[in-house]
Amino acid sequence: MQTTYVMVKPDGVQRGLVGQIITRFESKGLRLVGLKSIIPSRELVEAHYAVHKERPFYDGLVKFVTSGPVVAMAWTGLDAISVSRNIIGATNGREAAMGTIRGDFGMDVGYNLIHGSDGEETAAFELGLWFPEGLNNWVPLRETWVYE
Ligand code: IDP
Ligand code: MG
Repeated sequence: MQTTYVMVKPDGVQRGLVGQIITRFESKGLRLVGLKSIIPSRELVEAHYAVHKERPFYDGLVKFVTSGPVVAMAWTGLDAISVSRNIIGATNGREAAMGTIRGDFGMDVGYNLIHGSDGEETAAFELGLWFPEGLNNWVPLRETWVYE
């Protein structure tokens, strides 16, 4: 089992897509182990996107993600990291496959609605950053019917 960090960015919150986005992870069979709505500090978002510090879009990205509430989530499941990246879709919504969140709802590489960890190390780092209080340890009864 893996746990991944997923975040609805301010454009997804402002556009009222939080419910539809959560539904995709929930109905896929992933287990929700953390959820909160926060307006993140500049320090938090800078740390989160530190790998992109030298990129030309970094300052705009930090400004965008700190501009309003985000919905921070942690989802657990078998291969949860790659499964979530597949639910999310390619970075640019215009190129992302239909059926993915970005493919269905997004038109831009900057305003691309949602973040998902890209590997096990990144997931551990991001979960510690956004959920220092820890996550909920539980197993939904329905998981009996999610995995054979
Ligand atoms: P990912 O979110 O699909 O993993 P990354 O390449 O890791 O994409 O980039 C992180 C985030 O930085 C993207 O989700 C997007 O919000 C932003 N970003 C990436 N490339 C660009 C760009 O060319 N212009 C503006 N924003 C970008
Ligand atoms: Mg990335």
